[in-house]
Amino acid sequence: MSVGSKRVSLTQYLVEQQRNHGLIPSQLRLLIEVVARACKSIAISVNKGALGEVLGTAGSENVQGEIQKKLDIIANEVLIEANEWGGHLAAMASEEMEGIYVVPNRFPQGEYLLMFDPLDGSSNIDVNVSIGTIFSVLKKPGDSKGVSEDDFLQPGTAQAAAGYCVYGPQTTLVLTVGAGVAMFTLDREQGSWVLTADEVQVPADTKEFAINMSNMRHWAPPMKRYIDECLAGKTGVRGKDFNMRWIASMVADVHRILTRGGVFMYPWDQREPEKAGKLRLMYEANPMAFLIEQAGGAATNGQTRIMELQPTKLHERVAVMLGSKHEVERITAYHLEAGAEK
Ligand code: P6P
Repeated sequence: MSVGSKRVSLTQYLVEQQRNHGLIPSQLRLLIEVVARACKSIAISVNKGALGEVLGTAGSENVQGEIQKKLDIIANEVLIEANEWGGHLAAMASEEMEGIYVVPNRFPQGEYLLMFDPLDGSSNIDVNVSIGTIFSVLKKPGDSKGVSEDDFLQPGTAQAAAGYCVYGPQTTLVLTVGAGVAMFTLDREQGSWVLTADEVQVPADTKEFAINMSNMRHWAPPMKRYIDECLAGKTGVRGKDFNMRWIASMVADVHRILTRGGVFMYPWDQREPEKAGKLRLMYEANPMAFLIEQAGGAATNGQTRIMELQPTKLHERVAVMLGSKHEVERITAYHLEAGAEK
């Protein structure tokens, strides 16, 4: 929803959300503002490209066994250094780090846990295609003094906040604290985040799907059934033609879906049957599912609402179907039907 001509800053938005909904205690407001400031720093590095010695690989692998780009490491360090001193966090977890990062004793411990994929879609960095930072916020359970990896293993429904920053033609921060979805565009001249969309809604129907079609032969039958019906278009049971988009950057694909609708799928793949899917539950699927649901969409793993899954490992993976509600419901129904037939 457009917000008219009056400029509302991120800080003003957060203060008003606290006043109207009581959803943003001071530590959470500081956390969001610090993450937003870190995303500005990351955007500056991303936008330098070849001029900034930030392209190419870092010559190392992350815990996922993926080659790390220099910007993956830069973004990870920016988020850690920005957040560790503020007294709002007990610990952090990142796609780029095997274990959790406990806030050092020299800093005050806070009540929140922050998880992030510091630079999602980094295979697109060197070819100048949109990438992004994804983050998810939980409260540290109980009043135990210490903090452990187990404290992070909470379902997505427990998230206090979630969002992403997409580094594209515009730099846009997208955020929810559980009272709808707002978008803030970076005003580069003033270095400030300006509210540019509020109460974002995903249309329940769409003619646009996002999936990596090259994996089609490895999908389970219900996934093939759904995509075959989309490809059949007007001549098939759907009675309408579909369009396909695949940016290979979840942040960019999800941003398009939040902006104009669509359905994004990264399904189970028979090549790695023990892995539920490619994407990570804690810092990719859960935050995106929170945003999509808050915008009236749906997000499942083909059978279950993603945000109701109980995590067992920090870096566990999950199949993802998210976006326009009626499409996600259809995909999920096909998977449940197939499961019932077994
Ligand atoms: P593929 C990026 O590496 C990512 O984690 C998501 O951002 C993106 O949607 C997906 O993987 C792309 O995967 O197999 O198409 O390269």
